[in-house]
Formats: sequence, structure tokens, C-alpha cells
Amino acid sequence: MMFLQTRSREQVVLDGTWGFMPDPMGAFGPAKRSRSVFQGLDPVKEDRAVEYDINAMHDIQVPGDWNTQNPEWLNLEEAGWYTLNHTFSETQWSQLQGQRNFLCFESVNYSLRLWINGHEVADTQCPFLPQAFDITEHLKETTLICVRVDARRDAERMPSKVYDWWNYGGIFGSVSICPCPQTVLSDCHFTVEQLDDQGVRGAITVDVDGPCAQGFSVEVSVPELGLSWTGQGTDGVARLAYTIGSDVGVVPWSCENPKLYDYRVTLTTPEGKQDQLDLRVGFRTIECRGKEILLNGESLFLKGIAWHDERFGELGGRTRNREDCAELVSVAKELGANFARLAHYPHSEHTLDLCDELGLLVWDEIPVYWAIEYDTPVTREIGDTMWRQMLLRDRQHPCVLVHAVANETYDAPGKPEFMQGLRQVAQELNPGIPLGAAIAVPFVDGEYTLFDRPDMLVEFSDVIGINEYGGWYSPPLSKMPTARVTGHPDKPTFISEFGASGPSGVHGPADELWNEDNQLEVYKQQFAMFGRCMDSLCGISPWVMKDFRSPLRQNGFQRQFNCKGVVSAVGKQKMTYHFVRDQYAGSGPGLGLAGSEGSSADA
Ligand code: GCB
Repeated sequence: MMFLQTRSREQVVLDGTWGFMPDPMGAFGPAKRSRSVFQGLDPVKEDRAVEYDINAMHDIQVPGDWNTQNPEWLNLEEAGWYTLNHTFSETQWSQLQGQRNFLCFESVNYSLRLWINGHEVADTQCPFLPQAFDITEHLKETTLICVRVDARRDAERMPSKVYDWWNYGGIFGSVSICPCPQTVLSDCHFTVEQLDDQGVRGAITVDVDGPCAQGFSVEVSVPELGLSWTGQGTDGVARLAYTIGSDVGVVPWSCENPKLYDYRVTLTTPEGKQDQLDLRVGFRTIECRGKEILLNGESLFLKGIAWHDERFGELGGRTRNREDCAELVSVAKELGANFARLAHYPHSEHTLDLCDELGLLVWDEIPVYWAIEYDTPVTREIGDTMWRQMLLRDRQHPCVLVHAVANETYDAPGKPEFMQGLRQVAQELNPGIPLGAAIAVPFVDGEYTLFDRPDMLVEFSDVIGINEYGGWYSPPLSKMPTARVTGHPDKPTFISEFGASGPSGVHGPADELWNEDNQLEVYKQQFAMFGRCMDSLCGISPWVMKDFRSPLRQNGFQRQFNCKGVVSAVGKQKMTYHFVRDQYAGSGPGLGLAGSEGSSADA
């Protein structure tokens, strides 16, 4: 498996109707001949007792989770077999000749096992993230692609066995074959080390894979700026230092003006063979200074909102395309947010594209969530693989403000080593971006404090997120008028979660749980607390934008949906939506935190 930058490449897109067979016992597999789905047997043509029929599978749409495509599969958590018997058109087939052909998956949950025309080519655990496999030697004009997706929850996986969201399984993202030259440009990205009135300075890294990776030349050009840089690479990498003088007038990427520049990178091998990518860059710097987080040297107040990568609709389901993601991002923009917490695992890359374009800063996150078995080799390997693929993918995106290593974890054997490993990888792959963690903080003597039961991530993190549920879990609403929160004295600290369940359309007394009026009251008390503690905080991010499907929420108010959204599962705005939007539109040091009066939610 490798990371392959596929943007701007011509691809044979394999999205559409595939065959699907649920395998809830995990019974079909390479063990017995008659059960080996990847062989593509047909019980009629074979005239023998084959217990599946490659030509009579259920229809399923790719991309898309399996759970929301058939009521019988809503709770399917074991394996599912996907098959596609694809006959290439003449044009497609000629496109693939003489090329290195990669089969690319944008996103799969959880593990993937892949056979091409009966040959096993991959067995990976890298959920939610892009994966590319060289399948050149097994391709034929008619090719059987068979994918076993195993969505089991497992103690050694990340996330582990219990978590507060739906375990959607399947192929969520697009699938394509990407023909590339033998020596391929696998990636390219810009880092920015300095951006001020002197201009911009940094480095461009170009990654190359293939027979000529030992010696090649590259050219990177940004036509809009009239600039280009050239250099040589060895060992699969070329690093070009760049300086852009202030006279060129680079417009920095910011929330107010998310300026992106198109650029082209060209690889030339010693024999004169070329490869090319057209990508985008936004120039910006991020820095943590004491309790502040700075974008382009200016202090930021994060007006955030968190969401799951789940599309709008009665059923839920993972996002499948740019349109699904755009619906979520537009709610964040309408709320007036400048910061998106993409919880609790890597979201679709379409969301990152939209955040780049619309100026929303992003916290991305790997699913190191609640109990994790840090000490086992399987978990360590999954952690390392996911973290690498997420950083490789997301470092392209100027919107990314923080890479998050964890949410509400417990100290456990192996955790310090695990975290140290993540830091080393970050240093190697994307050193300019701060690391963050969301930490569940206890309420002690009227105050949320990071230091009562310190989590090792308090000292580890560059940016600290505090998850607190004053007015909902603890303390009760009655204690909120005097509650306080104290951040880290030397690090940027923000509230990464607060909230309450407010089932849409349910009204009742503000001091009783499970109605919208109570949810609003919790928000009012929370914002009042933030207003008392502004010197501790560099931002806030309510939990959560939209009600989302979760097996942990089974009471009569929720019925398998966590209802802490400020909008419902179908996008209906709740009272808290209006309240947050008014607060974010307010003046003052980041927020109109003077209190709740005047909110349109009161009307
Ligand atoms: C949390 C978790 C989040 C849950 C939320 C809740 O602290 O980080 O994943 O969904 O609480 O609603 O209880």
C-alpha cells in the first residue's frame, strides 16, 4: 500500500453498482475452495455445491456504507464482500497499456483484503484514508475485483470496541484505477517557514516512486505568481527551498480570504520521461505562542463546531461525495464558525477541500478514542499507518490547524511510547502543525481543571482541548452560574466539547433534561462561563453540529441518535443553533460573550 497523489490524474473511475454479499459470520474466505468468493465461481456453470453465486450478488452502490443501503444491513458489523467484474472499454484499456496501474480507494471501513482476478494483492487496516495498490501484473481486459471489507469492532483496533458513533462499514469513498508512468510523482507539498512583510520562505517537497527514484529532476511553477523552481532529487525525494519576495505580493491564506494558488509539478527522469500533477497551495503560518494560537502571526479565537462525517437524512450514513460534505460545511459557515473539529477519525477529503476554499480551519483526528490497547503490536501498527496516511493526505490542505492524537483517553501501559511514536512521525511528515488532544476534564471545587487528575496528554500536546459537560453530565445546571474553567498556563487551550441533548421539536422546562429549552439553557450557562474565563481560552467548539446515529443512545428521546446537535439529523435548526450563530456574530474578544440576552432563540 502506498500514498499516491491522484489529483489531476486521468483515472478509470469504478464507482457505481457493484455486487455485494454480507458475511456476518466471517465464514467465507480463502479456507475452503467452495467458499472462496475471490475465485468468482458460479454454482450453475461449475455444476457443483458452491455456496455463493458471483453472478447473483445483491446490488450495492460504491461509494456508500452498506448499512444504509438495505434495512437488513443496518446492524451488519462483520464482513462484506464486494465484487466488480469490469470489462474495460477500448479507450480505457489503451489508457492502461504500458503504465503502472494503481487501484485507489478513497476510504474503506475497516480492513480491506483485495483480490484481482483471483490473486491476493492487499490486506490492510487503514480505515477512512486513501490507499493505492499497484495491480498492473494482474489486470486483464475483463477483470474481477473482489474486496473483503471487515468492519468488526475489536479491542486491538482503533477505535476499539465501544464508541459513541455508528460503526458504518463498507467502501465509503470513490474507487478508481489510476494509470501512472513507471517512475511516478507520488506526492508534492509546500511548507511555509516564514511569512511576513519580507515575503514568504519555505520548502517544497516532491516525492517520487519507481525505477528512476535515485536520480531525477523536478520543476514546480506557480503561474499566477510568475514563479518557478527547479531541482534534483535522489532516494525518492527532492527538496527545493523557495523564497518569494514581498514585491511579488503573495496573498496569505486566511479565514477571511482563503486564497489558493494553482501550481504544477513536473518530474523528468534521466531518459526524458515525464510525469505531472496540478495541485493547490495556500500560504499561511501557524504558531503556538504561550496561551495563544496564531495564524499568519495574528492571534486567533476559535469559533468552532464539531461534527461526524455523517450525511444529513433520517437514516444517517457516511458522506459519499462532495455534495454530502458541502451540506455539512455550509451549516458551519452559516453558524459563523471559523474552526471545524472533524471528530473522531479522518473525514472525507472533500470536506478538507471545502474548508480550504471557504476558510474554515480544521482539527483532524485519528480514532484514539476511550480505551485503546496501546501495548499490542497490532494497535501500534494501525496507529502508525493511519497517522502517516492522514498526515500525508492532510498536509496538502492549508485549512489544517491542528493534528489531533486522541480524544478522551485514559493513561494506560504503552501510551507514552505510542504518543512519542506519533510525534516522531509528525516531525518527519508535517513538522509545522501543532499536535492536539481532547481531554475529559473533571469538575473539582467549582472548576474544570486540567491538573486534578492529569492526563499525560496535557504535557504532550501543543494545543489542549477540554471536553466538559457542565449542565449535562457534571456538574448539574444549578452549579453552572459560578462554575469556572482554567486552561493551561502556557499552552493554547480551548473547549473542545460541551453540550446537552435537545431532541428536535421537544419543548419543556429549562431545568428538566431532554428538551430543546434545557439544551438552550445549558448553552447560555456555558457561554456565560466562557465569558468569565476568557483569559484561559483560545476558543470553543460545541458538541455537536448535527444529531448523529449512535448505538449508545437508546432512550425514548433519542432512539439510536445522539441528539446533542444544534441541528437535527435532517438539518432542522434547534434553538441552540440560533443562539450560537448570534454569539458567533457578536463583537468582543472573539465572541459576543456578554451573556445570552438578545438571542433570537429567545424570540
Ligand atoms: C464525549 C465524546 C463524544 C461523545 C460525547 C457525548 O465526551 O468525546 O464522542 O459523543 O461525549 O455526547 O457524550
